[in-house]
Amino acid sequence: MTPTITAFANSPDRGQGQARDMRVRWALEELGQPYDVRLVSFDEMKQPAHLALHPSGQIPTYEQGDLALFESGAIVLHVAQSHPGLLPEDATARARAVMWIFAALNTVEPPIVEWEQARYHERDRPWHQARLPLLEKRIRDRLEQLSARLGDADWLDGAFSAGDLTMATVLRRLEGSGILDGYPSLGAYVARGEARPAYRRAFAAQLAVFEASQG
Ligand code: GTB
Repeated sequence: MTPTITAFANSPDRGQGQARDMRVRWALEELGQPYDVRLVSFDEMKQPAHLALHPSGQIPTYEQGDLALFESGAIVLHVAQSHPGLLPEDATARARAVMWIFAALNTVEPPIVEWEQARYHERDRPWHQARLPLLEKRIRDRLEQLSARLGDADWLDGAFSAGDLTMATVLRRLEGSGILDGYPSLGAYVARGEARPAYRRAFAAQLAVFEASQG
């Protein structure tokens, strides 16, 4: 049965693939799994029908048969466990790939989200300019550690995995900020992810939503 995911009807990023449906789309494309997309407005996300799927009234969600999931990481993990291609067969290598999904979402993404929130919602606060460098430093610390671990490898642990897919979507959030420039190996890592045909298909699909909304 073809799963249905939800995505923004009007993404604030104007089709740049920064919303979290992008990692789900990318994972499904990597696995060669067709999917349907239900576009939801900000208003619809807060209505009972969507809140029954996602308690925080957000995207993405994932429905397939009687299974309904929210949280992009849980969805990526579920689809990666359901089809071959994004997790190693070997149990210990698979555990490490899952570890990288958690590292991306629990360790690298939080300081990036905190910094984004500060830039979007705290600009008018008197302490904003003083706080920003502290938030950037927290990101740079994580990037330093990640870059040291990646070394000159293409991917974090052997072959491209759901861990790399998740990490690349997290690091993409820094594109255009200049912060990634200090870590050329991470910039190249993201570029390798973005060059994958499955990424390109996923990006094009979400960009088409924005373009259609422009008439
Ligand atoms: N932890 C959840 C997950 O990983 O699935 C977080 C889900 C989440 O934050 N969803 C956001 C949402 O639905 C969209 S992705 N927001 C609407 C709301 O809360 O009312 C976050 C996002 C939004 C916009 C941009 N952008 O414009 O660049 C980037 C990321």
